[in-house]
Amino acid sequence: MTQSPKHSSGLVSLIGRPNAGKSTLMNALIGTKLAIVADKPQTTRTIIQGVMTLPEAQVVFLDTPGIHEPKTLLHKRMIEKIREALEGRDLILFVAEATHPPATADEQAIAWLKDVRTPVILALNKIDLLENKAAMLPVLEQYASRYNWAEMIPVSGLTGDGLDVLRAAIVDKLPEGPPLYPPDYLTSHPERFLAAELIREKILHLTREEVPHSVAVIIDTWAEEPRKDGSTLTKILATIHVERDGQKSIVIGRKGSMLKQIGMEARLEIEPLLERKIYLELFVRVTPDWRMKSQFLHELDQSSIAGSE
Ligand SMILES: Nc1nc2c(ncn2[C@@H]2O[C@H](COP(=O)(O)OP(=O)(O)OP(=O)(O)O)[C@@H](O)[C@H]2O)c(=O)[nH]1
Ligand SMILES: [Mg+2]
Repeated sequence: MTQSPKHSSGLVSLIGRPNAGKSTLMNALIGTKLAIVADKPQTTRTIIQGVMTLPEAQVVFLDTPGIHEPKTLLHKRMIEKIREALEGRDLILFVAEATHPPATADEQAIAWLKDVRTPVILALNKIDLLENKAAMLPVLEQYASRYNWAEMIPVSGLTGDGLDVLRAAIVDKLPEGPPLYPPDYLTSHPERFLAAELIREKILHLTREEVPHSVAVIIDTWAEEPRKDGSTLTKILATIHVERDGQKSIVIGRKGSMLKQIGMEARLEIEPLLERKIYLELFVRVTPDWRMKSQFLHELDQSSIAGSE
């Protein structure tokens, strides 16, 4: 067997303010949508692992919640996840937007890098939004004055612009080492967690204001049922938890229309991810102040971990 002369591997955490585009960028780098994306801050609530396998390297990305002021117990847990993601990593990918100089939220995120010894690459994202690329230069200068970045790379997670340069820079900074997973490995999260996240994403897209922040999705039943044609149907029953009655009415919608829409859009994404047909039934339940309840948050947390099914 011929082996390439050098193979690198390691763990890379994506860090930055909410909405900077961390999850979009990780999905684009690995070529699969694993982490959910929305134009609302605090979309990502836990560490999402995504593995990128190249001939010369295997990179284990860890997408994290956006750095924010904790207001609820859920937020505190999210902040703990970010802290966890900064420890014992080989490289950090700090994601910011190329469209404006560092704002307060970016400064707060940079402050987290103060005691970090790991090299940090700055990915200046969303360059597709710049009509004139020269507009990025002052932004680059401002960022350069804030931290000793290992590299500063303009990218667009949306169009893929700059990703080859970014991939090469990441591989270059990682230590030599064997792959940690088989070549086709994508993530350690259970399928049922990824499905619950996709359901939550559709709610984030279809609802507004406080509803997205008040929603949690828990899979109650996950059963594989053989079909006559020899294929398998995955039967999924899930509960959407909201915090108040008014939110429940919004999520259900007129004559159940919103819930139907959420279910249909989620199914269209879950099926290709699982590569099989699913039957999806959604329920809505009021669980007052779940964001403050440690038992509920623990259950949510456990649901993202392999072996929890
Ligand atoms: N135009 C443009 N939009 C982008 C790009 N990357 C992300 N977005 C948009 O920015 C919004 C936030 O993207 P996410 O990937 O969810 O951001 P995030 O940093 O993971 O956000 P949190 O999980 O809330 O911290 C979404 O509406 C994305 O479609 C990009 O390169 N260009
Ligand atoms: Mg995210």
